Amino acid sequence: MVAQACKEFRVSNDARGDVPELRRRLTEEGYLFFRKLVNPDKVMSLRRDITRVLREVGWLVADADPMDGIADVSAKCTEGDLPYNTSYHKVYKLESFHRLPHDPALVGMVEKLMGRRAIPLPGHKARIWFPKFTEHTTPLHQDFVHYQGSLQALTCWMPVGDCPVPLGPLAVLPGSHKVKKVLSHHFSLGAGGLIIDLDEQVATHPELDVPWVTTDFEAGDVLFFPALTIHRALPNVTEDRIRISLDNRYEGEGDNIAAHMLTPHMTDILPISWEEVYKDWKSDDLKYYWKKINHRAIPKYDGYAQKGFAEALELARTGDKRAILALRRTVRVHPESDDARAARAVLEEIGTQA
Ligand SMILES: O=C(O)CCC(=O)C(=O)O
Ligand SMILES: [Fe+2]
Repeated sequence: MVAQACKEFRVSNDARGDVPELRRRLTEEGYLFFRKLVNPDKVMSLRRDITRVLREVGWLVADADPMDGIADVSAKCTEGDLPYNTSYHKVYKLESFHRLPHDPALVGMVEKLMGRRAIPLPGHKARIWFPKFTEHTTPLHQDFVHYQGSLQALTCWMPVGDCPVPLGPLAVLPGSHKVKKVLSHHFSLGAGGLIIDLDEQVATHPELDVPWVTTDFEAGDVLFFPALTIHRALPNVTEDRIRISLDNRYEGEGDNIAAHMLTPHMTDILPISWEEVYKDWKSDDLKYYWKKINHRAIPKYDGYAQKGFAEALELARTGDKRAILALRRTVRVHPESDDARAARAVLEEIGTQA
């Protein structure tokens, strides 16, 4: 899908105070988009903190204002690469990064939509995407395969700064949540590593054959959608700009939360504890806040990821370059694991270096 083929989001600022109408739109269209729901100054203040870290770790050029987000492409890396995680942890330790999802404008909106108290999940994410690294663009997926827990959960996506279409904001397939089930996901590169084959789905769900929607996001703009809405990122096709965004997730009080959403993001690749995250924080109010709110922690289901990995093994055997890249990553990141052993065996079989 090319960006030009996208239509514009419906903007729901007109209905901000009309809860039945907001719920109607969410039920009908599978997303809600608001301009400047969060005070842009707060978003830009977080951008200042994050870009300062990104410059320190060498992801931004040294001779420009970090706020411009001009990438040093020689440092190019992505999720799944060890150097990505080392730097990402420095972002992850920022108190301001963990504070924004608690902003009353966000929590207030989620609670209106859910009609009950909401818990921001502590394991929220920043996505930091280098320019022209487009094979690693987040592929189309439903969030349930990654975040699990409850189907009542809401995702909230927002850029940390302006994010016009060429910088690669999120796009949504409107109405796609009405499939009412988790669709089959396949191996892919990009965040989450799993993709829905839309052609395969359209054969049985012709209602999915609709134009994607997106917009030129500005700081403070916010997109909400439920766990079954199909979405993807657009590629960052800018010359030199880094794309920074947040994925915040909210569950209703008392609902299931998958255990991995209660730990810092991507600890499976490089462990980091909450104590390490909290080390330099100035205040205590957000430390372990979810423990005081009623919820049910349930184990993570690995079946979706395992299916994707099994497909990667098969694809690598046919010489698929993306699959080979994914297998090499597995070998590098978890060399002692069963997956790495299986990956090494396939790479040897096809005569390729691990
Ligand atoms: O920001 C992105 O590229 C990915 C966001 C997303 O869809 C997710 O985290 O589930
Ligand atoms: Fe997602």
